[in-house]
Amino acid sequence: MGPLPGANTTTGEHPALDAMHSALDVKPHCEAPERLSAFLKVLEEARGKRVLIVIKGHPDPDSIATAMAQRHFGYFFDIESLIVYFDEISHPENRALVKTIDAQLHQYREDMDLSGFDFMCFVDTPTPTLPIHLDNPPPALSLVDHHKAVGGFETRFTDVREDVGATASIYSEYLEHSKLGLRPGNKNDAKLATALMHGIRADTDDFMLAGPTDFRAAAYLRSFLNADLLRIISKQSITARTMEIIQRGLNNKVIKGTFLFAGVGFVRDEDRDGIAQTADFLLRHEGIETVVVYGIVNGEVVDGSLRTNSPTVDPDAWLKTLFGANAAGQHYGGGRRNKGGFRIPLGLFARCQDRDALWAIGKKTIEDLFFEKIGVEKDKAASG
Ligand SMILES: [Mn+2]
Repeated sequence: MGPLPGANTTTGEHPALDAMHSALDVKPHCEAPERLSAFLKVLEEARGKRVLIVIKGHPDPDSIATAMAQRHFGYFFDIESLIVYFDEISHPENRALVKTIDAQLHQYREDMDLSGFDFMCFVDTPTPTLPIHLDNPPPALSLVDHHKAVGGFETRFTDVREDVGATASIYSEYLEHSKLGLRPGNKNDAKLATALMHGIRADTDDFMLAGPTDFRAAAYLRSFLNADLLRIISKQSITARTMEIIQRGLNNKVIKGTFLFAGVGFVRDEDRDGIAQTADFLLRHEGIETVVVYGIVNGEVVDGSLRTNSPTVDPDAWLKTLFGANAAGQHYGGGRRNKGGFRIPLGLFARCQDRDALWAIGKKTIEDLFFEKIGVEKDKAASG
């Protein structure tokens, strides 16, 4: 196919100039050409700088892959990138991913000097703020995400698309339509392609929830990825302790209509992902459209996961109205199209030595809120 009228073409007469221009070129047929060229432009502005790529929350396949993709783009602009994360990589599958794919992520430590960076790039998160306090945080260069847009912040470049299943799909689109895309036969690019494909699969429930952008991204990634590597990293392993949490979820489930609620009691910090895995599992229960699983993690917070197939439940709005916000205006919960989560600090109550009493209070409070929300009283709810 020849170049479209108006498409950028290089003449070859000025190789240096051509090389410079081509880094900023956007290929024809791009879904969002103005966004891609704005993205490349801010990278050009950050040429030669030090950039901190920030993963917020527990690193998952989508955030890991997109942090790597952001770093990939940085290479072409001589940007020195460091990927940092703050919360443990709790899911065994994600630990395998990081190792197999050689993601080179750095867990935040207090002796790290983050103020030495010129910019920050945020991936797969709706707000460009660090989870730690810095007196003078570096300015946010970019934020690329697919969660519910919250706005009210400043970045040089923002691309938030709520209708896309994974942030990895957006970065794949950048790769496909820029001149800085994946190179056939390049081993690092194969790892990146594999990580991105895994990210899309993970966030779209293996394409069950994928949209056009996700499918186009997968079609692009297909020829670059390493199929053996993909097989290794997507092999699901469920730890014995997660099995135990799933079992508690099954024992304690309460079903009302198409809703299923399950409190799983106390969960260790390193097992917190078991709550989400339990929610995923229980959503397969016949006749159930929405699942909420919660537990007390690390004795400090009530942590919960929502999963839904319901066309009428919007996880983000549902959890935000249910739990509201703290004094600083931060919501206790939120989500995207088919899933959400919440985290409510127990504060002073965490000091309670009587764990049974603490669990009883937590469970009662949360259940009452849920049942009120779905319009039933707790005592009328059938126990499953
Ligand atoms: Mn994501």
